[in-house]
Amino acid sequence: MSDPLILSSQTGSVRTLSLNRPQSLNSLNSVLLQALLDELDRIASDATVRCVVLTGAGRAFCAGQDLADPLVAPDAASDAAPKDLGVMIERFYQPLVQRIRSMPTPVVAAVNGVAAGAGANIALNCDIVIAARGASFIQAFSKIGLAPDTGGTWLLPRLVGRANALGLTLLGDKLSAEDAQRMGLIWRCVDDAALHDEAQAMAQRLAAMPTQALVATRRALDSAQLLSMEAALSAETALQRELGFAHDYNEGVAAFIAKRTPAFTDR
Ligand code: T3D
Repeated sequence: MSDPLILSSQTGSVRTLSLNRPQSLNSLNSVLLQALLDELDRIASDATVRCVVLTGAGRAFCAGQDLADPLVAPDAASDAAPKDLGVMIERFYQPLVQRIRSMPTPVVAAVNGVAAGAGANIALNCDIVIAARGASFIQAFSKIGLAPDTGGTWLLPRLVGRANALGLTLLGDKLSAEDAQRMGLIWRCVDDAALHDEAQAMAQRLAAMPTQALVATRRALDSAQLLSMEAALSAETALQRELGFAHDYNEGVAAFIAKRTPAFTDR
C-alpha cells in the first residue's frame, strides 16, 4: 500500500497535518490537494479539534504545484492544446485558501523547509506562521512565467506592503525565514531543532483559548481591510455583542474574577 499523502495525528485537541510527498518536496498534485481539502473538512466538523498545525514531511514544507502533474504540465508535442491552469486553481487552490481562512479553529503553519509558489502562500494564509531558521519562502511563479495565486496577490501587499510584495513576486528570490520575520511576513523564526516543539506549544496555547473569539478576530481583521472606520466600528460592535452572549465570555470573566485558569469550551 502506498504512503498516505497527508499524515494526520492528534495530541490533545491539536491536530497536526503533514504534507507527505517528500521525494518531490511535498509538491501538490490533484490527489494530495483533494486529500488536504478532505482532511480540513473532517476537522471542521470535529469538535474535539481546537487548533490545526500544518507542516511538511522531510526537508521541505511544500514546493508548490507539482509541475509534472499531467493536469498542468505542458505537453511536449508542439501541436498539443495548452493546459487550462484555471481548472486546477478553481477546483483546488481557491477552495483550499477559503477553507484555511474560514476554519472554525486557528491554523498554525510550521514551515520546516522551503515553501515555494502555492506552497508559500498556503503557509502565509495560516493564522500564525512559525518557520525554522533553515526554511525559506519563494514566490516562484515569475520564474515559470506565472503570476502569484493561492491568495498571494491579496495577501502579500497586506502583509509586507506594495514595495516588498513587488520585490518578492517579480524577482522570485529565496527569502530566508529570518528575513521573512524581519519583513513581517511571518510571526516567528525559530531554531530548526525547536520548530516542532515551538509549533506544538503555540497550537496547545491557542487550543486552550476561546476558539470562537479567535476565529471571529481573524474574520474581523480580514474584512476590516475593506471597510471604512465607521463601518469597522459597527462591525466590531456587532461582533462583540455576539461574543458577549457566548459561554466563553462568561467563563473568561468568571475565571479572571476567581483568579483561576479559564476552561473555554465553545467552538
Ligand atoms: O500550474 C498550476 O496549476 C498553476 C498553479 C501554480 C501554483 C504554483 O505553485 S507555481 C510554482 C510551482 N513551484 C515551483 O516553481 C518551484 C519548483 N521547485 C524549485 O524551484 C526547487 O525545487 C526548490 C527551490 C523548491 C528547491 O530546490 P532544491 O535544490 O532544494 O531541490 P530540487 O533538487 O530542485 O528538488 C528536489 C526534487 O523535488 C527534484 O526531483 P528529483 O530530481 O530529485 O527527482 C525536483 O524535481 C522535485 N521538485 C521540486 N519542486 C517540484 C518538484 N517536482 C515537481 N513539482 C515541483 N514544484
